This record gives sequence, C-alpha cells and structure tokens, in this order.
Amino acid sequence: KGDSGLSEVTLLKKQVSVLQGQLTALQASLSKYQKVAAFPSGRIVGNKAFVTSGYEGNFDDLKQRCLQAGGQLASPRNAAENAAIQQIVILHNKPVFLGINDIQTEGRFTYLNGDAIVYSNWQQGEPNNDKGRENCVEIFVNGKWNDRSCGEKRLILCEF
Ligand code: 291
Ligand code: CA
Repeated sequence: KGDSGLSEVTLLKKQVSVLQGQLTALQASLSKYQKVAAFPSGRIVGNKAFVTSGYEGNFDDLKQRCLQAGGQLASPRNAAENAAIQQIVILHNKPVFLGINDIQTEGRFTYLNGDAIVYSNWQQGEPNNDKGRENCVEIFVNGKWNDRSCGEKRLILCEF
C-alpha cells in the first residue's frame, strides 16, 4: 500500500511535468498565431481577434461570410475594442459595418444574437434612421458610429 501510494505520486508528478511542457508549447504557438492574425492589419484585444480579408459587400453578405469563417461581424463591446476596429478602418481608409443593427425593432440596437448593445459610440446626431431606411451601423475613421442602409457596401471586418 505504501509503495503503490508513492508510485502514484511519482506518476502524477510525471504527468504534471508533461502537461507543463505541453502548456509552454501551446503558449508559444498561440503567441505566434496572434502575430499572424495581427499582420498586416488585424488587431487582438483580450480574447478577440479582428480580421479583414479586404472583401466589400452589403450587410447580409458580410454577416454570412464572417459566420462561414467561424466568426461574426465585428461587435465592439467596449472602448478598447472600438479603438482596435478604428485602427483597422484607418489603415484601409474605409468604414466597416458592425455586427449591430435595429432591423428587428426600430431604435433598439442589438448584437447579432438579439441582445441589446452594452456600449455605443454614436457620432453626434446619430442614429437618425435617415429616410427611415437605416438599420445597420457603420464606423468611421474617427471611430464614431452612424446608422446606415444595410444595402450599402462596406469593408468586411470579422471577429474571432
Ligand atoms: C448623412 C446623415 C447620416 C446618414 C447619411 C446617409 C447618406 O450623412 O444624415 O445620418 O446616415 O447621410 O443617409 O446616404 C446616402 N445615400 O447619401 C452624410 C455622410 C455620411
Ligand atoms: Ca444615419
């Protein structure tokens, strides 16, 4: 009994040592792929990666393409995420559509899962639902938001 107890400890020590090595390798691998995702114009904020392919299309098209890739349209939930998206907009000098809209209920902006937004950065005077036709949201090079017709074509920006 005493012997088997000791060998169990020895076995566990060995297993922990193996896991430590695997964790170190995984951390190095993650660090490398974060750099890949950030080059040349992606951004990492916390657990989120914002990536564009350069494609331009309307809201439904872009939404589908991000989903197909295993992500979703960029949906900033705080100022740090908004700033990262803004940097990408600046790099390309093209506004992008966010994963935010009020298609379901006019004036109630939600994420793609239907939850009400927890953060916003509207340009002064927005959202104005101009001509009653603006249910999607674009973000400008100044980082501010404007509601805009979902049929407009914008640069794709997905988050993973
Ligand atoms: C004005 C503002 C915006 C509005 C935009 C679009 C332009 O900004 O009223 O709130 O979203 O017009 O209506 O759409 C077209 N087709 O011209 C102008 C610059 C963004
Ligand atoms: Ca508007």
